[in-house]
Amino acid sequence: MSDPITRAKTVLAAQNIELPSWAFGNSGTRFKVFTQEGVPRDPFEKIADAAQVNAYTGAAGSVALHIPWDKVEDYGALAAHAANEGVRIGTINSNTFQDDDYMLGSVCHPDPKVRRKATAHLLECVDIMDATGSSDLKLWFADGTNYPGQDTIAGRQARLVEVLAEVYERLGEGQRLLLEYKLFEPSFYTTDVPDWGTAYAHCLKLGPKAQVVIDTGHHAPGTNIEFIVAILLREGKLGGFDFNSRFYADDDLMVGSADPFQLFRIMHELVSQEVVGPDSGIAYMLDQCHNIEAKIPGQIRSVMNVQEATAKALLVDAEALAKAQAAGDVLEANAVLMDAYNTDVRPLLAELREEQGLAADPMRAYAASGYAERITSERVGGAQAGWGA
Ligand code: LRH
Ligand code: MN
Repeated sequence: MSDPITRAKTVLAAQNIELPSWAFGNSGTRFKVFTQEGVPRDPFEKIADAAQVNAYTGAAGSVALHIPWDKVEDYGALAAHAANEGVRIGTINSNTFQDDDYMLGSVCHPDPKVRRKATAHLLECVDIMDATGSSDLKLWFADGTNYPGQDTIAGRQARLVEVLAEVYERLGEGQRLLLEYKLFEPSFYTTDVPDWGTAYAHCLKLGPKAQVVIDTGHHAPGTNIEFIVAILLREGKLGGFDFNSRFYADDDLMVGSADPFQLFRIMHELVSQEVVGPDSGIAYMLDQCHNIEAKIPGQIRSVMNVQEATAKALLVDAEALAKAQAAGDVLEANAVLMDAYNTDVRPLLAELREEQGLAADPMRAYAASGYAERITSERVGGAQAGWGA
């Protein structure tokens, strides 16, 4: 049995954190979307920036796309470009929340014509998966209502069941759909997929190719997310994560920046069930917006935060913990976990990076690369990418 440090390094070396293409474009809030120099103008430049994060962390080998924000003529060419940059195209995200027709919803809209339009978009996303070689379709619906009586809650669920069944039917070999829930926003009375239970119920009804995505910013304050992780894992319905962090609502801040202890507790649940690796069937993704900070360094820092939380979780003395838990030794059990959490794992990760032929400090190495200056001088003209909200 190898020592805990070696075991930790083996798991960390194989860890993959998928990056969101939209994190490299301009983003903001309803108050303001701030622009930044050097921001990509198209999905090719977004992928080039994502490849920088992988080049310095060695742990971000795939990029999630969002349609139509990443719409291109030739998705095969985009996939080839990604491969050329040393990364691959990962999850395909649908978008049925930015069209005027979707004011009262998309797949849950009272008008069957609007539901047809939304379904056609979801089916188009599966066509794109065929072209990019992606296995995951991620569905998040902004659908909901703002006032009691606006629409029938049961009726909207029935419409959702119908559309999800049609999309599920379309999935090809090795493909699956990941259903993402969110408590509120942009809807403020009901959200049609508001919590893990609703997402789980729909995925159960659909079948084995449907699983739940946990976006860490999509819960009521005080929600114990690692509990949801444990339950969905138990049921074989945990499909992935949209990692980010928040102080209040869906703030989409850098994962681990607002609540590093929560991230550690989540990773502890996953490590203790040995489902951190790329063959775990769990898609580990970031879903963030760098509204005021530099985007590529923001993504590098975020990947490092996940690596640090994972490394701490991998250093939990599982034997001592199990012994204390079995003995009902509450303080000892808590102390074992806190010892790991309070361990400075930065030297371990720096050592691992050097063993991987990477710089010990990815932030410093990227800053010294001149890439930021190069894209600022090169990317002049054209329309900067953004949410287009
Ligand atoms: C919704 C969400 C979803 C994405 C969007 C970018 O809040 O988390 O995952 O489609 O952000
Ligand atoms: Mn999300």
